[in-house]
Amino acid sequence: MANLILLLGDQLTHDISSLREGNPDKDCVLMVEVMEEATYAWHHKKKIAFLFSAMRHFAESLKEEGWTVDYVQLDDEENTGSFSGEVERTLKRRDAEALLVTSAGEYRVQEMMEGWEERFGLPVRILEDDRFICSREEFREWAEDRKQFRMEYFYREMRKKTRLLMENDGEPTGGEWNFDQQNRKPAKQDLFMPTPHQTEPDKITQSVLDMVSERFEDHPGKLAPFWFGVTHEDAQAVLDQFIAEALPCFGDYQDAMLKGEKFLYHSLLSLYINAGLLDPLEVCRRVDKAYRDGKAPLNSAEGFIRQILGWREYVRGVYWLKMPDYVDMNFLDAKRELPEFYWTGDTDMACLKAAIDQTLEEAYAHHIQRLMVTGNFALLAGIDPKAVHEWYLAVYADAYEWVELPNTLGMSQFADGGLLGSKPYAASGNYINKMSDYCGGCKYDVKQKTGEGSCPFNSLYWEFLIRNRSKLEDNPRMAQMYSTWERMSGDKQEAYLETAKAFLGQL
Ligand code: FAD
Ligand code: DLZ
Ligand code: SF4
Repeated sequence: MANLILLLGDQLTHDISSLREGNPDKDCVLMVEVMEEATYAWHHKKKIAFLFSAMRHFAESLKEEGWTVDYVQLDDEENTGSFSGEVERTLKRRDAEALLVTSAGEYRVQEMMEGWEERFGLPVRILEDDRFICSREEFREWAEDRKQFRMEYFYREMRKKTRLLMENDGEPTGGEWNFDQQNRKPAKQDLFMPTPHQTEPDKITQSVLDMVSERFEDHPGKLAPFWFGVTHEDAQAVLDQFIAEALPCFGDYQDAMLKGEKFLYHSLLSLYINAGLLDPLEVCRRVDKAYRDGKAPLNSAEGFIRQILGWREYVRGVYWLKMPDYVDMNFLDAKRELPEFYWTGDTDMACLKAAIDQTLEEAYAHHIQRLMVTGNFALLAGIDPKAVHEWYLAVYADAYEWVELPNTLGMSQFADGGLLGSKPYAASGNYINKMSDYCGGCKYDVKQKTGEGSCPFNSLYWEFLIRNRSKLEDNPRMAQMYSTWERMSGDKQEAYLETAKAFLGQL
């Protein structure tokens, strides 16, 4: 045998660099379910089940293509429980000349891989993960000499590079790069709401579900009902249905939230893209084509493509540029413990309850729930950003550190001091009330600013601004809020601060 090819759980792509470099006639692919990966975060049960089932299905498809695959299941008696242990054990039974791997998504695993050549005494070739549209090096060059990074400018470069939604004269389709002004409509309950494509568990998935329910009983979240797709075909079906049914309204209602409507017009594609079951560029091309075929409006197609071509690539670039120090950043010096209700949903704030309950049920919440409900609350309450990061990394089926950390620590908690976003995403109850119908069924009154029964977001918002005044008041995008505060009467200011203090005291 020539090479041993280690394939990680989020590398389930047939033409990934490590498989492209390999030779199915000679090389052996190694895939391992290991306790180290299943427990480095307190992963949601559905996330573990999704990944193990997708890995097992992918291994079967590789065998059908003619590859020799060594697949180690979690309950294999000899399983050592770690990537390094399993590579070592395989090298003892298989006579490999070199180890081939595609570089890891997470810094932690990449570092581990970089120690393998010395540890195992054989050549280790770590290949670029070219499933991303922008390489780590290309992002580094873009970021060089920029004090602040802004996604919008990076995104324009990516549009030019890929020619997505571009005209032959080099201008963006529709004459603008961004149609976000059209994408902030609140939704109403009487809208037609598509249901995302659901996959029936097959025998492989069922046996994974049995194992996860037994071995990960103490992990957060509900395992049933389990309807995630676990193969490339399943993921394609989710994409097809999204484009046909939800994409047309994706843009209009991108920021909306509705009671009982967990998915609205979102795609639920992130878990498949991040695990390698869908190619991000292909997904964008399909959406570009849907627009050109007259099947989706431009504000939807552009808004959707921007999330993948812009945000997804951008956060990955920031992650690799700034790790390993990024994870320890805490610009606002926030120290409060994460409230227990993040793990249980046991809160009488209706917006938080809705977002957390559905997170525990589905391992999914859409972007505005993550950013403006759970994220906004943690930001205002001054929760330690590392604890917030650990929560997000655990509870979402799409969570890997390279994408989760910049979104949480940077975008949502402003813990990087504005490297990723230009101002904190802090908002009072008014924003949540405008974009959702949660407040109607809440114990708190969103219109009441202070005192008992007032919406906690209202007083926390001002207390947050005052607590962090020295760090935020020079930010030009915050100036208006500080001047509003200055125009308030002393009594009003005191009432805000007292109400927030009382709330935080009992948190
Ligand atoms: P849609 O709304 O349908 O968007 C389409 C696609 O765009 C997504 O599938 C995703 O691939 C991409 N996308 C959208 N927004 C972002 C973004 N900000 N960063 C990267 N990609 C984006 N996304 C993850 O994939 N994994 C995470 O762990 C993750 N953690 C997050 C934590 C916080 C605090 C916040 C605010 C956002 C996080 N996001 C994360 C980004 C975003 O919320 C999810 O990608 C999105 O909600 C996934 O649902 P969807 O597939 O229905 O997305
Ligand atoms: C998330 C995850 C889990 C839960 N389990 C495994 C596993 O047992 N084996 C595996 O190869 N990958 C798993 N993963 C995904 C890895 O955590 C992911 O590949 C790395 O974090 C990427 O750097
Ligand atoms: Fe959330 Fe406040 Fe509205 Fe209640 S009143 S749902 S706490 S924003």
